[in-house]
Amino acid sequence: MTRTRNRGSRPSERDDDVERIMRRTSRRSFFALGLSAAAGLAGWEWLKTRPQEGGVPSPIRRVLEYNERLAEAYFKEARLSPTFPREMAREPRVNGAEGMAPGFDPAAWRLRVLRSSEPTLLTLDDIKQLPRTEMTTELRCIEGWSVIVNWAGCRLRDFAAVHNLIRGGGEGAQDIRYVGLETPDHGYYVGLDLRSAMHPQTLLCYEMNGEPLSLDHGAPLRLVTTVKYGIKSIKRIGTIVFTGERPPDFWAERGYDWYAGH
Ligand SMILES: Nc1nc2c(c(=O)[nH]1)N[C@H]1C(S)=C(S)[C@@H](COP(=O)(O)O)O[C@H]1N2
Ligand SMILES: [Mo]
Repeated sequence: MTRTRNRGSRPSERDDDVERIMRRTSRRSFFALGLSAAAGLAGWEWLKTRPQEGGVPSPIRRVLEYNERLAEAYFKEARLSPTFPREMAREPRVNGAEGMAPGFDPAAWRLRVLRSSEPTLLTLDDIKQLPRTEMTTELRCIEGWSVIVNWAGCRLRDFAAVHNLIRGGGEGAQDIRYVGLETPDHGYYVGLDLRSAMHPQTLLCYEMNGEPLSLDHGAPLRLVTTVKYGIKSIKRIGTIVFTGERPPDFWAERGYDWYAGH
C-alpha cells in the first residue's frame, strides 16, 4: 500500500491519527446515537423524524462527518476517475441481464443490508434520504466499449457510514474487508474489496441521465463504480453484505479477474 503525504504531516503522524480514531471509535460506541446495525429498522424510523441539516437528519449528519474522517484516513490515496460535462452523457446499451428475470416487482422491493446481526430492510425512499451524489463518468465494459453516463445516487461510503457498516461489530467480530452484492434472485453477484467499495465514485444509483433508472438498467437500485469494469456495477441489488470474507463473484467464477480493475 502506498501512503501519500497529507498536507504537511508526515506519513507516520497520519498513521497515528488513524490509530487514534480507531481506538476512540471502538470505545465510543455508536449505540449512543441509536445508529448501530443492531438498532436496525427501529433506529432508522427514529432517524427519519429528526430535524434536518442540509437535507440530512442531524444525527446522520454527525455520524457522516465523523465517519468521513475515518474513511478519509483509511482511503486517502483514492484517485478520482475522470468526470465529464453533463452534456456528454448518453444512454448506455443494456448489457447483461443475469439475475434480472421478468416478473420482478420494484414496488415490493427492499434492500437487505447484512453485517453480522439481523438484516435490515430498507426502502428506496430510505436510500434517497441520504446525501445525493451526482457524477458523469465513463462506464467501461470489459468487452471493449465504453460510454459516458450521468448517474445519481448515494455514495456507498456514505451509506456505510450512516449504517455503521465498516466498523468491526465488537467482541469477536470479524474485520470488514469486502462488500458483496447480489440480485434478489441470487442470479448475479459481485464482490468488491473495501477500498473500491468506499471509493468516492462508487454509488448506489437510482437515476441515470436525469431519469429514474429503468428496469433494464437496474431499477430500483444498482451499483456504479468507476474503479472497476462494468461487470462489477451490478444492476437490481437485492442484498448488500459487509464481510471479512471475499464474496463470490459471478464473472470471477467464469474466468475473469476477481478485482476487475482497469
Ligand atoms: N444484475 C446484473 N447486473 C449487471 C450485469 C448483469 O448481467 N446482471 N451486467 C454487467 C455488465 S457486464 C455491464 S457492462 C453493465 C452494463 O450496464 P447497463 O446495462 O446499464 O449498460 O451492467 C453490469 N451489471
Ligand atoms: Mo460489461
